[in-house]
Amino acid sequence: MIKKFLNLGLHPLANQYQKKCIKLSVSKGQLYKLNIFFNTKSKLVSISKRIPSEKMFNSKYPYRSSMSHTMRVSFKVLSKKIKRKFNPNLLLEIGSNDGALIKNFDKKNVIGIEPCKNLAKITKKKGYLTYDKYWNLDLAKKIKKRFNSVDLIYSANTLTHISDLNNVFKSIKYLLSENGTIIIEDPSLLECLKKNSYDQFYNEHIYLFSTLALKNLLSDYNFEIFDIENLSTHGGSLRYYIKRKNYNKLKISRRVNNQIKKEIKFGLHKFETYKKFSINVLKSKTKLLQILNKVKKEKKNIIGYGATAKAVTVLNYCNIGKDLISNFIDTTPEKINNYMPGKNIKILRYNKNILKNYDYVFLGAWNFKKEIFEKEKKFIKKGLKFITHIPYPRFLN
Ligand code: JHZ
Repeated sequence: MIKKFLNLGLHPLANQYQKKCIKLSVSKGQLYKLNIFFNTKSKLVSISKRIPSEKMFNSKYPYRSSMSHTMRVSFKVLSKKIKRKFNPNLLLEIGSNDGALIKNFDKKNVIGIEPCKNLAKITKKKGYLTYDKYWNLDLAKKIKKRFNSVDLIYSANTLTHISDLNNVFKSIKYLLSENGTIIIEDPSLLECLKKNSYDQFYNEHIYLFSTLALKNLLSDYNFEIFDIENLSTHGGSLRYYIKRKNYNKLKISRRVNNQIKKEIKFGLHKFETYKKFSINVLKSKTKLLQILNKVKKEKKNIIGYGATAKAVTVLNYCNIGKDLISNFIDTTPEKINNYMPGKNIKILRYNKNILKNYDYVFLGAWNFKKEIFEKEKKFIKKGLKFITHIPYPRFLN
């Protein structure tokens, strides 16, 4: 049975930064209901409204994985590990974005799949074989004809964005070699609930995986998880190492069961846990508005740091506009000089001195807190204050 536990209200598409400050409407198909559901049988958490992929992931997609130092390092470290542990002849990445991972490999050993043509162009230009297509069985068949099989399939922050998971795993099963490995990396549902990071929910995140749910799903395709890594990226992610069930040379690590135990202890298998989460989300909204209003009453200036998809959820759920946060800053060229979707807040180009004009910073990119604090330490010394809503709204310094 599928049960609703959270209603976040009306939302625009998270990554469609607006050129002009216009009021979006439901009737024009610019705002969508964001309701979150729990499947009591499969344990899968998903949003209700499915937006066609072409509307979200097209030639104007603005998110670039390489924009943060933290992510560049994370992909570099992983690529070294992949070479050492698996040494694949051919690695295929589903959702290769701007090449943050594949650029660490020899061109002859990697294939990128990236349907956002503006991003695929970046890796193609550098000489990496990139299919600017959606991952599906047709594409898997095309690649099989050319390469026969692939021995490692990697995907970070992508599978949760694809509605038809059956097609995803059928296609992986079709192309992966018999002793091949799948590595999937996505924000962890457990961390999301623990940190009360409801902003992990937006139209692109059709699913947020728990190990419990992913294990059930994989079983239908005769795959199983043989190892798990907890990562600090994106506010707490899990990296799953997966193999075919009948390939017995790889041992199943204790970490897999430990993670499942942790999830059960927290109650990820029970609907009541999600209901409790929804109460905390409402409390978080009230408290954040209190803090922002208090600061504004003191006639202080607040800027948002990192025009993230997550911040779009916070602004639209809490109804935060320009009166509370005057601007956002970001380094992504595609976001600069646009407005935060659904809100009249302009995104300014980041420069080293911009923060001197502000008293408070709302951390839109709270997942990069460490990197940002290090970068802005001179302003923090001079008294610049940071506000976050994770795990609960408060001043950070
Ligand atoms: P970041 C995106 O979510 C969308 P977002 C997507 N759907 C997904 O799943 C996750 O990523 C993985 C900027 N920034 O990574 C860069 C600075 O300006 O938290 C980015 O615009 N200066 C694919 O958008 C944003 O912040 C900095 O110093 O929630 C970070 O976005 C740093 C560190 C970042 O993902």
